[in-house]
Amino acid sequence: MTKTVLVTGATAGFGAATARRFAGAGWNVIVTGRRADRLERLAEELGPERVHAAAFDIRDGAAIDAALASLPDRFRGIDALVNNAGLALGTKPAFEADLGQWRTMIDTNVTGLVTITYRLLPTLIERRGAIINISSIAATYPYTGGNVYGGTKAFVRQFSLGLRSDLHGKGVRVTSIEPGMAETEFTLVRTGGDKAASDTVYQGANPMTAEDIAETLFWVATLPPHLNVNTLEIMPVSQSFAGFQVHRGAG
Ligand code: NDP
Ligand code: 8X3
Repeated sequence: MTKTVLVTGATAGFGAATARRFAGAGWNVIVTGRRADRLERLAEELGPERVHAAAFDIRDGAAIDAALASLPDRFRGIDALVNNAGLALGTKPAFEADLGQWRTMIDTNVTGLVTITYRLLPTLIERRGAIINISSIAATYPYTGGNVYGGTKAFVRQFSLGLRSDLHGKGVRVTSIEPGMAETEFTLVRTGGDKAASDTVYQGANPMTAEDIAETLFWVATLPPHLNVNTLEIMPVSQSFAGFQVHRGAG
């Protein structure tokens, strides 16, 4: 039987690559995000019979409900939810950061993610499906300017583990994927469209690609049904850990 995956944030980066990976393997794919033109192009590319495009802002609970209510019949039985839509905004320390940006990250990465998860839980339980949440290494390793972004991703990780516990005995798999540096539009968004700054982050770093992450998500989703990857941290070889910072002197 053909399986169906819903991928949030499929207009770019990990989400678009994930939609391609699952569609290429014969899955039906529901692609979501705000940029309807990109979703339509993706559906055209992958085949409209296999891909349903649903444009909505994940921060808008009523829009999520409307999109789910208007799914065509053959896309209604969702076997996997990839909670990927998300963003970082800004790199400034807390005392210089923008409160509006903080709230946008929380509304998107936390409230949006839990809302769509809640709405899809009955279907996922009925179908013994899978929930794959995109967290980040920022959930575990703090860095200057990561403040609220890291906080949202720590929420995603802990929410995933909590879901695992709540879904005990239901046959639903839940995974927190925690990637490090991957070249997508992530830094372009974070810097407010600064292409040069984004290029500088990735230049010469041999970062992961969106396809690397898509392959990982596909692997997790297609493991034998008795296996659950709880958390999966993945980085490019070129990225590792730095030490603690020590301030000497007053303050
Ligand atoms: P991109 O910026 O390339 O893609 C982000 C996706 O999220 C887009 O499709 C965007 O769609 C969607 N999105 C953002 N805000 C909203 C919203 N309000 N409503 C609906 N969709 C939204 O970044 P990545 O592919 O890199 O990021 C995907 C996920 O991976 C994010 O959760 C990010 O935090 C996480 N991540 C990224 C890492 C990296 O290094 N790239 C590392 C670790 C985690 P649209 O703008 O059309 O709405
Ligand atoms: C994205 C990775 O290190 O920029 O989540 O926070 S990082």
